[in-house]
Amino acid sequence: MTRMLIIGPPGSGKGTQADRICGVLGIVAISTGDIFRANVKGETPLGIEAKKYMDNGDFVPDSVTNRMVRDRLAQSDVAEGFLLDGYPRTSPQVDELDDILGAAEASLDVVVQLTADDEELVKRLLGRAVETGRSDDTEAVIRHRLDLYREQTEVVVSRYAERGILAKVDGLGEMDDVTARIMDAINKVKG
Ligand code: B4P
Repeated sequence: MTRMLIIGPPGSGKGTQADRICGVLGIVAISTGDIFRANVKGETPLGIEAKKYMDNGDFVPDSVTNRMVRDRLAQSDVAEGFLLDGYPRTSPQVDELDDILGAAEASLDVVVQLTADDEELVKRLLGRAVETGRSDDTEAVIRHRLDLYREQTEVVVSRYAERGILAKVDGLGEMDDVTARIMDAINKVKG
């Protein structure tokens, strides 16, 4: 069983790689971004609330996000393991996840940090904008999301590094090569 996170700046390939890794490991992928987008599309109360923040590239408030993740992790399909994509993104979200999972040090097997330079990230996301028309993939909003990553999510990465479960992986290059690098990194950390 593997319980893991994938963290990285917008456009680093989190969603792309999460699906591939889950296919290999036979675990369920949980993307907070995907859950929010499904709710926005369905015009649910959660979606209406989340849209106010997502369109501007801001984080949805921790209280809303934490409740949603707590409910999702209470479902039975996570018993065989899971990969959280895009959560936690803030230090209070790390505390919440520790609380949900129990003993902090024992709760997660591995945290993968995907890296890429800003120029590549902006290029990928502008490319995605052409394909999907995602409302938060305009250049100004992308730059704001990159700033937020530095301000609020890099501390999340440091906290997992202190626990000795962080695997830093280069997200540049062919998708298959990135997947292979991630699998190597997972196997090294898990021993
Ligand atoms: P996310 O859905 O997590 O959006 P993202 O950061 O852009 O990552 P995504 O997974 O979609 O993109 P990827 O890098 O895979 O979050 C969206 C919004 O939801 C946030 O801004 C926030 O408002 C809200 N939210 C989500 N979680 C939250 C939380 N915990 N707390 C508060 N708010 C939260 O891929 C990007 C593009 O790159 C794709 O087009 C892909 O095809 C391409 N790509 C991937 N790998 C590539 C490679 N190796 N080479 C070339 N292109 C590649």
